[in-house]
Amino acid sequence: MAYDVIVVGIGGMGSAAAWQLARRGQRVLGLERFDIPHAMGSSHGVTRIIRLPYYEDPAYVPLLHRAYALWRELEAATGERVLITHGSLDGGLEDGEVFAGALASARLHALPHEVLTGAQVNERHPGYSLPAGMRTVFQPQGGYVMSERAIVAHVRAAQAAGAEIHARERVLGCEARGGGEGVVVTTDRSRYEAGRLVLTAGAWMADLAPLLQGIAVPERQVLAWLQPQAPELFTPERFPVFNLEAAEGRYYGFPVVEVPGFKFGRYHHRGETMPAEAMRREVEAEDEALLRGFAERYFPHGTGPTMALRACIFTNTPDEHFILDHHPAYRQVVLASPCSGHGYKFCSVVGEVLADLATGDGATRHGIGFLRLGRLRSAA
Ligand code: PYC
Repeated sequence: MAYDVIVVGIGGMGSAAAWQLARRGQRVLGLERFDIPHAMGSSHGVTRIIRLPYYEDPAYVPLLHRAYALWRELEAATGERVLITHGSLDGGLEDGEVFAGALASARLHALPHEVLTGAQVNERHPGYSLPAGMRTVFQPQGGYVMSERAIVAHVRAAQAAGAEIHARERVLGCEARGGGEGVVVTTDRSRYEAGRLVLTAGAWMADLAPLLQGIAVPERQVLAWLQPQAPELFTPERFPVFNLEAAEGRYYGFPVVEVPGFKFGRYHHRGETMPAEAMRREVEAEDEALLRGFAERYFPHGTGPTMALRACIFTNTPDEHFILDHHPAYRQVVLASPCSGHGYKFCSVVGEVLADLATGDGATRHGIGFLRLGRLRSAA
């Protein structure tokens, strides 16, 4: 066999897996159906939030610590700056689950943090205009990862370690042999054999692994960048990233980075689920109006002319936790990446986990028990 491992989908997670596998001496083939990087999936738009006091579940925090270390390792290996940390704010409604969950995670894992009211946030970071009674957790290690830049860095590092990466090559089918005996991947250009297969195809996961139908569900998401009227309030040094639970829904946002606008979005934007192939990529007046309404209320100095609007895709699981596991019928196939919109920050460590699952006996030292597929299949 020419390859030890084929990785299908060279976005955030696949590129990281390709590097981690190649640096272990595995013969790696990476296949991406679009460009590298591209704007068709879940990893474009310049930046992705990274935050430690994980309100979703404190079990993510040890993974996050390792993710930070591996982002720094990638920077050292490639000379690219991919991780920028000026702090994060998690919270919003005083009795909301984001504030309570973030505080519980910060306390449980002894993370440096401060609890700030909305009024205190506004005083320290005047780009914000939160209701005075809101509650937030400020965490100084929060920030953002440069998403497309990190994919390119991972691919360059993987290539330097010997991986072969093909873009613009579409996978038509994957076949796993019985008894854990290897895989055959057929594309629109060729046919490849390998010992193991890692599927990191984001919104296309259920097309390649039908057992994920109804479990990995693509959802349309829209991001806005608005020119701030007071740009000095929206610099990375003065404007921490946020994960804010407001009466209108849960929103997230960033300082001005590369695109000349304050970037933000709403989780589960308009609740539109659709197959990846049918994803609507054009942005409508209704999308913009929804986002602008939020900015006008909570970030009034950041509501100048629209600089950019972009659609992207979340791929949600029913409980909104990730799937990182072997295929239940074919242990040589590893499934990853329906990350419900909050996975990018973990790409560096997910690459390491996937390399563990796809080599040797497939064991990992990382605590991923809560991310195994079995929890969803037994509940179905
Ligand atoms: O993890 O904060 C986050 C996030 C925001 C948008 C997507 N993920």
